[in-house]
Amino acid sequence: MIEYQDVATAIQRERGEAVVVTAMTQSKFWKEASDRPELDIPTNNSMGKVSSIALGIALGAPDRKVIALDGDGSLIMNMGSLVTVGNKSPKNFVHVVYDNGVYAITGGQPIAGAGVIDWPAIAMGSGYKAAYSFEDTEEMATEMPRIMAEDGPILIRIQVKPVITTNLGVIQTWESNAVMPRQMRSVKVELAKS
Ligand SMILES: Cc1ncc(C[n+]2csc(CCOP(=O)(O)OP(=O)(O)O)c2C)c(N)n1
Repeated sequence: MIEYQDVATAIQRERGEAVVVTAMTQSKFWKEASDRPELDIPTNNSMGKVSSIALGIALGAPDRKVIALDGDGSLIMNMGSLVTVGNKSPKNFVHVVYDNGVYAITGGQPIAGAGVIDWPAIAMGSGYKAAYSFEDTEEMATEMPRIMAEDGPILIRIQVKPVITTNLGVIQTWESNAVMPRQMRSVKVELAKS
């Protein structure tokens, strides 16, 4: 199993100017690793919508790479988005699925299909161009540069070690509700510069 920090480090190295849209536990670890916070959109208060938001940005800004850091529980809530991504087939779309087998930030309840769901198979069956799976940190770190340079849409499933806590700094409050729209405006400003 791979640690969240190691995934964030491997992706951060390759992110360049990419817009990064995050869900749940990933939002915390990505925030700690990101060197371009103005291009980051955490979506914790709209569970399941990472892939749809990232797809919209990828279609609207086809020359900009967009990386979706999705949760397995979140993606189960929006499985149809995989087919929409496959159908629109944006070259600039990278979909990373953090497979921890649980709803971590609500206390660690197992997701439906934990240990059974085959994310790369579902992605390929939905029309993605390529899909990968990593359970080993070194292999992931070695392969990431090559994979991130490929044309999308691609899916990367990463088996991560669950961090089960309801105190990850991603709880939902009126204040936290303001973060996603604020970051969307920030990304819009950044994209307008290019
Ligand atoms: C529509 C909706 N239903 C339920 C929730 C409560 N909820 C918040 S986070 C979460 C679990 C998310 O699981 P996953 O995407 O696997 O991410 P992880 O917590 O494992 O990082 C749930 C059920 C919610 N925020 N929105």
